Amino acid sequence: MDYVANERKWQKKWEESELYKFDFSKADKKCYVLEMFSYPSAAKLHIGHWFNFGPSDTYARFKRMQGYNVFQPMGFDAFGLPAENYAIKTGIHPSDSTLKNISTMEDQLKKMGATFNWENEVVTCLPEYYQWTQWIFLQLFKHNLAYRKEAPVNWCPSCNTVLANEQVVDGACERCKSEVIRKNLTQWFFKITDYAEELLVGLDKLDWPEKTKAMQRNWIGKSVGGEIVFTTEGGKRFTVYTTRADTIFGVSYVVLAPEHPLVAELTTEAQRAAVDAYKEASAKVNEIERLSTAREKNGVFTGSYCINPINGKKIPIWIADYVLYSYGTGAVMGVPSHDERDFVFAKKYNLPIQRVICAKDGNDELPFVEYGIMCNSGEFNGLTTEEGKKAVIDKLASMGCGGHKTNYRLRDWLVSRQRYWGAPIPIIHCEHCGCVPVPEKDLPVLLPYNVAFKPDGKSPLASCDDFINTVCPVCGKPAKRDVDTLDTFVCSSWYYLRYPDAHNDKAAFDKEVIDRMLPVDKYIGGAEHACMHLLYARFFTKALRDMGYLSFDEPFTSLVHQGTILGPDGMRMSKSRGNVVSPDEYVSEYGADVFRMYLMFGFSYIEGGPWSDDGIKAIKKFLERIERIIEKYKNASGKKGELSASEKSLNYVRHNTIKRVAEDVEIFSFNTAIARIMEFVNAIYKYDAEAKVDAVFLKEVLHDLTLIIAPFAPHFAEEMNEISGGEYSIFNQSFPHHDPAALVLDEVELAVQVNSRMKGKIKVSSDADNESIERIALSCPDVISALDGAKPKKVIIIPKRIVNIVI
Ligand code: ANZ
Ligand code: ZN
Repeated sequence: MDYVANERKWQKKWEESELYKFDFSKADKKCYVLEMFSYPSAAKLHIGHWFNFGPSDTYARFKRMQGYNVFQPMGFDAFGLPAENYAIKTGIHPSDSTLKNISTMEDQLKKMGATFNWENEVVTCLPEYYQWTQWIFLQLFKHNLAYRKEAPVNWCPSCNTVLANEQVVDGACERCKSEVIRKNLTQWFFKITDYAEELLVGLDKLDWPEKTKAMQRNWIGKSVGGEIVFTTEGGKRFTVYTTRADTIFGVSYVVLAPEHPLVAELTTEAQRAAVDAYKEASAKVNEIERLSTAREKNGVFTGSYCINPINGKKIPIWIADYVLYSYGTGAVMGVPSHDERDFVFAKKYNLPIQRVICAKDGNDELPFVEYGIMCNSGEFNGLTTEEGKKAVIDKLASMGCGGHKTNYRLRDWLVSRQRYWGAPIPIIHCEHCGCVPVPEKDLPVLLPYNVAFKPDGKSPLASCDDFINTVCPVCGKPAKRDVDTLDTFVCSSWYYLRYPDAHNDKAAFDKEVIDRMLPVDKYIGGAEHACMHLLYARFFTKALRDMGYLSFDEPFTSLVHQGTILGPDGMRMSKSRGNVVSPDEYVSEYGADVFRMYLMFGFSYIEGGPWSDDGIKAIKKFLERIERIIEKYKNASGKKGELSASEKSLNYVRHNTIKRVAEDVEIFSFNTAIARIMEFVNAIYKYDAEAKVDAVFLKEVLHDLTLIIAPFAPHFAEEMNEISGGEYSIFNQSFPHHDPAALVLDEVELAVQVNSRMKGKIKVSSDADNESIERIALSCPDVISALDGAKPKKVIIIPKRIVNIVI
């Protein structure tokens, strides 16, 4: 068979017959299979796309053959930095390069033969999509889930631009290598923190990889503790956040973050120079570094003291940048006897280490040993850690200086970018009326085409007068548009909601339609999205639910991460390493079916692995082997006879294969599924070699084989189905159901001898292998007593008759 020609033939026929058109009237048995959409950065599909989309299409086809009405849309995450950087380098407009890449990728994806619902395609950089991204922004704004505040950004003074965290390498700009500084800019945020608790508990009921759920839990970072108010000698109150209130008797200093507003006031004249220098130095360090355990802890004394509310002790106030201003209250109590970080800090600066007597055994404890109970105050003696935490906070609360408090590490999501290639933020700034939302009827706020996108310190849109100058929708006076664009993660946080209603020009989506179509039943994509994309999408779903636009709680019921195909050298494929393997030559030589099947057979879908093409020829031969045997029996007709023993045994393999392949595909274990199909084909050939073959029976078996192979090699199977006179399309036929009766094998009785003397009888299934026969024989009670503890030297098995154990 000419695989490539065959693929074109069936792709054309599928398209003409609208085989994959989703039938919205049959949404009751819907199965929404979604692969994370592509970033159109390269003009061509790479192995990663094939590895993601080929096998997941096999899953989609399998579900379709199981009778599901499968919806498998595809689209492009088309805004973003790479296209803009490419434009800065080459002068080619991001819109031009992106749309060109998309059209090439569409062609290639079609040649892959995946069952994508192209009529529902979405492209995030087109106004018909981003109009609704802007609409969602406005809904969030209306519901107080979008707001503006000052926030530090990474700033490269020589490129004059904001840098994303990943563009900062060792504190320097990735492009020009100059030192990156932190600069405060007014930025837009989405209030994802309002949903922290729900985002956390919602994870429990999701069928997602445990590791991904753990990463999200960690990212949300729930922390249950208490707030404690300390008062300075000058009478100023400030609050610390602690998860170990029970250690309050061990506090020997407190630390404020350098940015804490009280620092200036508390700093004494003698300490001012040192404090100011420290503040300036730590402003350059980003939070990730500040928290790093590897970084040496240092700080400066402010010169002031405060009072420990529990015992009235006088305590020095320090500043140190291991305390983040953005977490908790931006202030902590230092307990060197309990906390390793505090211990190191206290040693370094000669601060007292106040040993807390453990009431349990009255001994001095070593630092950082978790005490069951702490304290040298009669009142709290004899408490466990948990009881101690509660009792201390309750007591402080009754004194008006503390309370229980839960914190989350999750921060609000910074969504504004000082970049060109993104959706404009639909806000107008008016001198008189402040931040005014663009009226919904005026959406989309179009991204202008003619913009100087070279960075010059401001958002590119700021230099586009036609764009920024407008009138205030409230007072009608001249006003200016917001010049920032939205983070591309905003675009990708709701595309799965748009797909089922992709051409709706009255709304982002129709509630009734998406309530029927969502949640996504199987979401497939890279594990690198564990925190950001997947968390943002969950947040959007919950926020839109609370506004009444949809009625489900979670967007993705079940999630699978595909592994990564590495270069042949075991390293991530990259142009600079020169280890990129292109799928193109393989596809033109072997065809899409063979290539897809090889990817599924040669690599574990979940794990991936280093590229090697060993075995791609074997897959081709395997399909040819199937083709030969189908050709041989395609015209068999008549009535099949009673099943003989060897037919029963083939029937066993057939039904076992049906059962196991269905189980394997369900868990994306494609390599094991294909291995089972190979065993099935071997069994078919073995039967074919027998003296008496029931051709009609074999044709029936081969039809099942064609159905089983169809999701894996779709064009091939369609052709095999056609040459054997099957009905078009094979994908309208059902994946076979296994017959449980065929899986019950005939049993045979074997005599068991010990040293050639008959000792007992066992029953085994007729196809049991020698290993299991031996195991069964040796566990037979009569044999055990005959052996009387002796070790068998040898076990001889005469098939279907005798087992002889030699001792
Ligand atoms: C005293 C103490 C004693 C603490 C002890 C821990 C152990 P999680 O679980 O991550 O919430 N902390 C509080 N705010 C901080 C900030 N803004 N920057 C850096 N560290 C901060 O951790 C809470 C603990 O981290 C708090 O409990 C506080 O130190 C510190 F034996 O208070 B602890
Ligand atoms: Zn106004």
